[in-house]
Amino acid sequence: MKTTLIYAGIAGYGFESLGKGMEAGWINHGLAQLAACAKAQGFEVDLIDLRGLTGWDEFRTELEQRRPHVTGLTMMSVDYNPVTEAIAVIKDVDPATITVVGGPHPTLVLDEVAANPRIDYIVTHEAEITFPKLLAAIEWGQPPQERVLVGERPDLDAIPFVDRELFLDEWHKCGYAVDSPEVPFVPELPPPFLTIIAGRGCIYNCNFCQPAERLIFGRFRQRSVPNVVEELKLLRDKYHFASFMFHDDCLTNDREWVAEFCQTYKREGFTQPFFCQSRADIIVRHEELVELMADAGCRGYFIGFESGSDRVLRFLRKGTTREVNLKAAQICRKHGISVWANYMLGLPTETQEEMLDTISMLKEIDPDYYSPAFYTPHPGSDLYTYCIENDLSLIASHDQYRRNPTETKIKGQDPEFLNWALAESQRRKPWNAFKRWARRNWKRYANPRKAWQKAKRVLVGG
Ligand code: B12
Ligand code: SF4
Repeated sequence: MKTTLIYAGIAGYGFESLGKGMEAGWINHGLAQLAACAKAQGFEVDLIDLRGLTGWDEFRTELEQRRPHVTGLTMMSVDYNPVTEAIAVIKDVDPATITVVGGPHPTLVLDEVAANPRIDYIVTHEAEITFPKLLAAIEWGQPPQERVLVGERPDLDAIPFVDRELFLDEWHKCGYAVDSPEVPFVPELPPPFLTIIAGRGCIYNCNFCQPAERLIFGRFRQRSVPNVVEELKLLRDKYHFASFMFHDDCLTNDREWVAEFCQTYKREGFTQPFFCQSRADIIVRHEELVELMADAGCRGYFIGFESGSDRVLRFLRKGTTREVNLKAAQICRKHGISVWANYMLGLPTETQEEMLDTISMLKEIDPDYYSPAFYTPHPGSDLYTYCIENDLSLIASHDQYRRNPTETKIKGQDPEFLNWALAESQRRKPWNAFKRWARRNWKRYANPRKAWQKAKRVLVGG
């Protein structure tokens, strides 16, 4: 029995987008994890990644050639339209092909997904145990009677490591020339670069995110440090990775875990730099942790600063303040950790003055990377419910469930002001821009080895 997993993450960059940045150059851990679990039980599993295809015609041809018995599709809210289209093509090619859907959207908005009669099974929550069980039942000719299966939560140390080759082999076939398993995105993280996940869930309660995360993953839990380091060792042997990043929602939730990880990482001889997500309040409360992480190789934090207004931060249940945000950025700078600043504009209840507060905060933070979003109400979060109850949402298609600051998502906002705020929030103060320019050039020309090499090139030619 053959199972084909399908990654339909084309809502952003479309077909033929492989390698174009993080959205189109990273593996999907959910599917790679399910493939590893199904293969461990002896099932044959392959992948079609729509990002590597030219269009729906090629998808149809692939299905006609592969003829899977079962297909498995993952779905964030933003993937709803391409997944629905993919399922229509699957059933058109062969109505007997079994379609299974899982991921955040089916878990959070089950009714909407269940309304599609072309979907044979929906697995909610986590599926490492339930998906292979479903495959086994289908193979034995005893498919479950119920259509919706609630996934059992796995012990994260007991499941196999993600099957990266599922994606990498398929990408090779699509002609993607890979000099790095996954696409690097910042100079601090050189290729070969890859992504890893150490745990699931989050202990915090931000209203634009929760309770969705808790619904999908339950309580926060992490793989043991030896388990993560064992995977890193295998990845070092196989891909000789030069850098990596943790996808975890907030890697620094558990300080003891982080301290143990940093010690073990160094002891095992790793020197590769990495990035992870953290929070401003954790950074400020535990500078010693930042120091420890920097010493182990952490070169960047993704930080959800979100807003420069204390009232908005309270409204978001963020658990931070403007002052804490500013202090966190200072601490990062002190320890040589780059700051990737996530923030939102155009939030419900937010005034233009409060957006100006966010702009002035960013000018003080002077982040290494700006990651602005126009607030987008995501199903499953309390702020989404607030937007629906107050008739604020402008989302007319699932394709708009992207936070990218391209269009206003909330009623009552002035798009012209939002676009101005977006541009202004990313404009550095002249003094900050000068300091950055000077640092860059110092690094480029003041290094004696580099200067000597450049001089040699000029003198000798070539
Ligand atoms: C890494 C990540 C990314 C990466 C990589 C995405 C990728 N290539 O997969 C990047 C940065 C590119 C990204 C982008 C976006 N992301 Co994102 N991302 C995550 C993050 C942090 C981890 C995802 C992950 O790997 N989890 C671990 C795996 C094991 O879990 P999983 O994928 O959910 O899979 C399990 C189950 O869901 C289930 N399952 C999943 N698929 C299937 C399929 C079948 C057949 C079955 C049976 C079961 C099943 O079984 C799996 C194993 O237990 C999650 C938050 C989180 N902690 O999960 C957000 C998250 C998934 N992202 C989210 C969002 C909103 C986005 C963006 C829309 C943001 C934006 N730019 O606007 C984009 C959309 C990208 C696109 N498709 O176009 C939301 C989704 C919310 C929703 N309602 O859909 C999440 C939940 C974050 C949040 N709390 O808001 N993201
Ligand atoms: S936004 Fe980040 S810190 Fe807040 S609850 Fe979600 S994952 Fe946790």
